[in-house]
Amino acid sequence: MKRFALLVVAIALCAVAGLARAASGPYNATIVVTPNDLARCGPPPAAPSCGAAHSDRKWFFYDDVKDLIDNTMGSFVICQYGACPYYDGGTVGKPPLGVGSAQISTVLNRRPNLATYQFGGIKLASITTLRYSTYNPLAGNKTDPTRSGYLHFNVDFGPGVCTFPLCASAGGYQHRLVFVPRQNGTVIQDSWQEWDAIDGLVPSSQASMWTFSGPNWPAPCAALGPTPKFWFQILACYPNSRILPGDSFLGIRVGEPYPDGYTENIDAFKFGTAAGTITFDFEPYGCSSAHGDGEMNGKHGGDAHVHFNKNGCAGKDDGVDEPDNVQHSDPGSGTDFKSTAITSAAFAVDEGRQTVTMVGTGVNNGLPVGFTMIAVDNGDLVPGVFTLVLTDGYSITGSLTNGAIVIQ
Ligand SMILES: [Ca+2]
Repeated sequence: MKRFALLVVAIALCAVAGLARAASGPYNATIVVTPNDLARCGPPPAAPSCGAAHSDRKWFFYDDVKDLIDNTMGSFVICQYGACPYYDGGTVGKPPLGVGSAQISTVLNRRPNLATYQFGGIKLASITTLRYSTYNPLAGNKTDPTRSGYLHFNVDFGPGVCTFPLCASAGGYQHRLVFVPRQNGTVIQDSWQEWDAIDGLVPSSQASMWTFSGPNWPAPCAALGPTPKFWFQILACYPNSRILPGDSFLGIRVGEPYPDGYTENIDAFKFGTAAGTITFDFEPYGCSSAHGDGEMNGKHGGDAHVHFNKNGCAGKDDGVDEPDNVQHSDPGSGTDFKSTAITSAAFAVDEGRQTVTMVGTGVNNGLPVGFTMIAVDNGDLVPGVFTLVLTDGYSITGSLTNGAIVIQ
């Protein structure tokens, strides 16, 4: 009797909890992914079994030739193709989210992916949103402008569907389902475009086209693997299909098919179920902060003093308590500059170097000037580099002779 009463209470509590969840609606979120957020698996390359890659909502770059995690295969940038840090296409070059994106170049016949394991076990029928955006630069895609980064994932067709010899072991690797953009629309050059891997070109149709990376689609809808099937056909043919648990690779691979010298940018990956949609915004930096203080050689001899600060996002404790500012004095050149307003600050990461560019206005010896400051944090072993250009004609660039530039 007592046990029964507890059961009733438990059921009632569950019902209340369920109502509360229903009332709160789906959980939607945007997650910014920066280089610092990639799965840390030690020196690259690393085994796919790396625990960090299977934790949380981690992303990583993946080498599909060697089947290894290798975060050196891609980068996070604020440019598409050409000279960074500027957009090469003006307003059309702006990524769909934030200021940056992930970039992959296919060289040496590599098969690089931007990939994740976080969706393993989710039934295909539960997926309501599956989208991503690409930027295809004509200048970086000289041999075939119909190529684009394509989405693929390890599939589990469900119990008893994919059998030996197509599938080596029940529940194990069963090849991949593949969404190729040029089978689902026209790849546009020099522009961002979003691919809908569920609906294709027709909203609410579930009529995207997918192929199978194995030799043959399994029964009951057997066909050669390269034969495209609509998403709704896949759901009907294999109702228990899901993203393979465990080895749950899902990635966007650049290089289709595989000629060298192809560069593409990726941003705004969206994955949704009835529980909500998560949007991933790939960015070269997150809540970065920058601080510099020290000396450098003056433009006309002697020491010049350098000081600047750029605070991170609100709430981020970077140990520095002062407003954003830039100061520089170079007595040998008669320069004594102090900023009065910061109009922009941008961070970039490249090959282990971190750069902050601050732009604004200030006074030099009491006279108003505009300024651009670029500071580079080269890590612990190489001195930071400070560059300042004032609109009154003064400019200086050089390494710090003491002190430090720290961007984090
Ligand atoms: Ca972005």
